[in-house]
Amino acid sequence: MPSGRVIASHGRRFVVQDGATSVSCVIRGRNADIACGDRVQYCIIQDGAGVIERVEPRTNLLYRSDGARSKRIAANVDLALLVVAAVPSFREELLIRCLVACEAAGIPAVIVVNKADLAQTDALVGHLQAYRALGYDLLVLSAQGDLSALSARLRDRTSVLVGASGVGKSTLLNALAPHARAATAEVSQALDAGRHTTTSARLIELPGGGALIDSPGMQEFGLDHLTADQLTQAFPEIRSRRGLCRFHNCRHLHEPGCAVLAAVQAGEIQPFRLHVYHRLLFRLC
Ligand SMILES: Nc1nc2c(ncn2[C@@H]2O[C@H](COP(=O)(O)OP(=O)(O)OP(=O)(O)O)[C@@H](O)[C@H]2O)c(=O)[nH]1
Ligand SMILES: [Mg+2]
Ligand SMILES: [Zn+2]
Repeated sequence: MPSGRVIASHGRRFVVQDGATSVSCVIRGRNADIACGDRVQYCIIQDGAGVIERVEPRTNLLYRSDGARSKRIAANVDLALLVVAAVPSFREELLIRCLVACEAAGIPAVIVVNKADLAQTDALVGHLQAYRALGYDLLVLSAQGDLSALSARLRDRTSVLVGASGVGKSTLLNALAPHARAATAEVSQALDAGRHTTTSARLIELPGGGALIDSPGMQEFGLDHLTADQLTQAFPEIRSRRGLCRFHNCRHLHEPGCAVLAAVQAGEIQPFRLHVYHRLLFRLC
């Protein structure tokens, strides 16, 4: 049976790249557990159209879940580019959630601060130094400027662009792979938000080797699929203090002898990150 890689997903329709040919495929059944980046086997039915018969085992899957709904972002990725910008306004909780999803899926993440040409970016970069201290890689750049540091990281791997609408994911894709010709749109100043220009995931081969997946901007990033243990593992500053609290089942709320709260007091843990950890733990959102 022929096989290939899913390079686009539109609901229940997929484009599968098989060598030099791309095949428009559908799936059998209602719920397709298929994402951009998946390796699949397919068969040709009529007029060159295909049906996906089997998804090959994945190395990983990046996805979000809001209650019963789950959204696959990309599969088999080597690197996630979590794109942020000062315009539209930076939303830290979304970044934290993206980082948590990557940690849980075992996908290395780089925080890409785009729009370095804007004056507001300096303050954001200053704020994000705390993430460097946590061990995350931070790249500051402009889609219109020098992208060599980013290109070097993308070579010969499959990476995915993730982030809020309007941060410049598709603009970065176009700068790195001009043949992508992805649609982009100006941020709405009135709404302080992007316009959700990209509506489905797409994988593009990079001229220097490797592939880049562009994904639709997200407003929310549900993590209902993660257990309490996975959440704890996904916060490096909480993970590293495991076993240091007086109570083994400490939830780091107001328990005496809590090593995490002591670290917050000492300025070693960002209170906002602990706040988001609790929101996730108690499913408050
Ligand atoms: N000043 C500045 N503007 C940028 C930069 N990168 C992108 N933009 C602008 O930001 C706006 C949004 O860019 P898009 O690439 O459409 O954003 P996106 O993240 O793909 O948005 P969605 O597809 O809606 O998720 C456009 O007007 C771009 O021209 C940059 O480095 N500097
Ligand atoms: Mg886009
Ligand atoms: Zn504790």
